[in-house]
Amino acid sequence: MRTAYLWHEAFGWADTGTGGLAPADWTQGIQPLPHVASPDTKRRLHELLAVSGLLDRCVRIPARPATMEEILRVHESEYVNRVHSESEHPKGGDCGDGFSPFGKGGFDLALLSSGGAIAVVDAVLDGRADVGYANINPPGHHARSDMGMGFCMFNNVSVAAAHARARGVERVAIVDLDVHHGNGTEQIWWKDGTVLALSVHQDGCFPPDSGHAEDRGEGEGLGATVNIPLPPGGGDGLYAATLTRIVAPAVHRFGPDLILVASGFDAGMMDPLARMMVTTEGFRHIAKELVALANAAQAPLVFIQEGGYSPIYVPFCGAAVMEVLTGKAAVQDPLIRLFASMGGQEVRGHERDALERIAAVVGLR
Ligand code: 9RB
Ligand code: ZN
Repeated sequence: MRTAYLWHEAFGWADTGTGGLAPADWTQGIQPLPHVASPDTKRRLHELLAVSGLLDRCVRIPARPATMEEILRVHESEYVNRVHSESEHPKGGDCGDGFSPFGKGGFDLALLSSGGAIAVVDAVLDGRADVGYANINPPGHHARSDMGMGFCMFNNVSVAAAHARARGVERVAIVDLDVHHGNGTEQIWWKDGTVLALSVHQDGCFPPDSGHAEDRGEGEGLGATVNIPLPPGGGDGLYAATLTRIVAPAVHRFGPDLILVASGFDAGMMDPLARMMVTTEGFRHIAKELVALANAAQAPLVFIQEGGYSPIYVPFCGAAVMEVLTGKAAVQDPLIRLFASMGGQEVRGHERDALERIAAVVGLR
């Protein structure tokens, strides 16, 4: 298996400033701290891949900015113009919800991020690689056509899906494994039956009141939205069962010509923004299942980076996935024995019940 990989040093320079979800205010006792969506986490993932030698087994793909035409396939020009002009300000601006700051030139960095996703998709569609990983930043899956939010400016995975469609790929499956609901991706493809917007997420984590299993799309798109809201606390066992019971059959039923994974590591055991318990073993298993699913569908497979906020754990989770994609064991997770001693990784009764309820709602009896 030839593996394409993309990172650009400027992704590590995204200026998200301080504060994040709790803007500093000494009068309220809130101390300044780097934003939880600091780019360091993804830079550390890249550097672990380099230092471990995993990158030596990859075809390095250079990033290039997405064009306006490519962005406007999924975003409205009013929104794009607003973030473009804010990006010229010395202190930058915000994508839309007040929690998603960008620094000067943040617009061009977001273009490079979307373009990075496209470049890796092109690499697999051109046959230069069999699978790909776009380690891009800023992330994208919360960005709606008309508004950014949740640290996302442009919906990278949707820009990549629209690009593939424009290249003649008929059906694209987006499998969003970030722990938060891929609400922007859902909105963009809501009435479109050619792109499957499937999201596995912690029930009710973010955005509020979003990602219900009953939300299935509309018109031509009815049935091409699949939401899998999991109860908090689920670990490797729940994710493995979710892949077998719902994700694999839903993707198989859709019959994709390309599979894009919105790859977040915030379902990980150490993440500060969610309460799932996936370990490197869980991510390794998920990656193997996705490779098997792509092989069965005879569809190329591209991972596109989304969230993940544990600077210590995200690099190990990403390395576990890259070990599967490159076929080489190179990194030991120093925390796996601690996590194994904690237990709680087997599927529990209430988790099994939740899966069966969701399977019924999405028509997989
Ligand atoms: C809201 C707040 C959040 C919470 C979580 C994320 C995670 C994004 C991610 C983003 C913004 C606060 C709705 C604080 O990782 N996506 O993949 N904002 N949370 N206050 N309020 C009203
Ligand atoms: Zn997330």
